Amino acid sequence: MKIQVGKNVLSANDQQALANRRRLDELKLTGVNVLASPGAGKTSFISALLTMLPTAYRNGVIEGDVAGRIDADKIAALGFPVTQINTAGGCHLDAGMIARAMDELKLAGPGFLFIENIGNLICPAEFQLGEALRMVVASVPEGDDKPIKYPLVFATAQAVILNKTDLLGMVDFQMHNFVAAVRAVNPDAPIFTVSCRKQEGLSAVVDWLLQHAGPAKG
Ligand SMILES: Nc1nc2c(ncn2[C@@H]2O[C@H](COP(=O)(O)OP(=O)(O)OP(=O)(O)O)[C@@H](O)[C@H]2O)c(=O)[nH]1
Ligand SMILES: [Mg+2]
Ligand SMILES: [Zn+2]
Repeated sequence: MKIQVGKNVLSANDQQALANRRRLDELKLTGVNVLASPGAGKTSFISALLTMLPTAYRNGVIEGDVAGRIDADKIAALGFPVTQINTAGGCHLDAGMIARAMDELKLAGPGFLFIENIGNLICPAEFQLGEALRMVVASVPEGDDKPIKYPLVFATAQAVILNKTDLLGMVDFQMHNFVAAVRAVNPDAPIFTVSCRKQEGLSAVVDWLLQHAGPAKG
């Protein structure tokens, strides 16, 4: 019986995610769901992309956090439209939260809608939000074994970002181990190595995003 309830909850989320996706397509917005553990660099990464994408794009951000609006304030300070979702303890975003946040944000494209998910490598991967693209941000100090321990988030991402490469050599992180661990669960997704701190490696991500802009192109 419990399994049945869980199944229904997930399918309701998937239905809402499909409605979100249609709405994003109509608005010529490409939804990008950014997943990572706490502190991996989601906000730094999204901030860097916003400042590097062509100015013709009308981009916005939905910030997910358990509490506070620190990240939303950082995005707003850059001059981009942003809405903060506080989950009050909830450990992932769901499609209903995104629908409500889109009502508030009133964003219209063409452009990208970046969604910073809750810092958590586990259940956010199970919830479609209506995104066209899913990116996972790993970071050097977390260690090279995260794709082995949290396979679903790496398996379901269209792009894998390794952030904080400025810290390579300072912690026990072997690049070949990380790449092998990603490839074991995701043979195809590009792996971008970046340092948001040093602003390195990010133009390749921007190029990839522009190639995959989908409705934002129209
Ligand atoms: N050394 C280094 N530090 C970085 C880099 N990118 C981000 N940081 C730092 O890492 C910390 C966390 O960065 P955030 O961008 O806030 O990470 P987040 O994933 O959004 O964090 P939460 O929203 O709290 O889960 C901050 O102190 C950043 O300055 C990087 O490339 N190198
Ligand atoms: Mg953040
Ligand atoms: Zn959760």
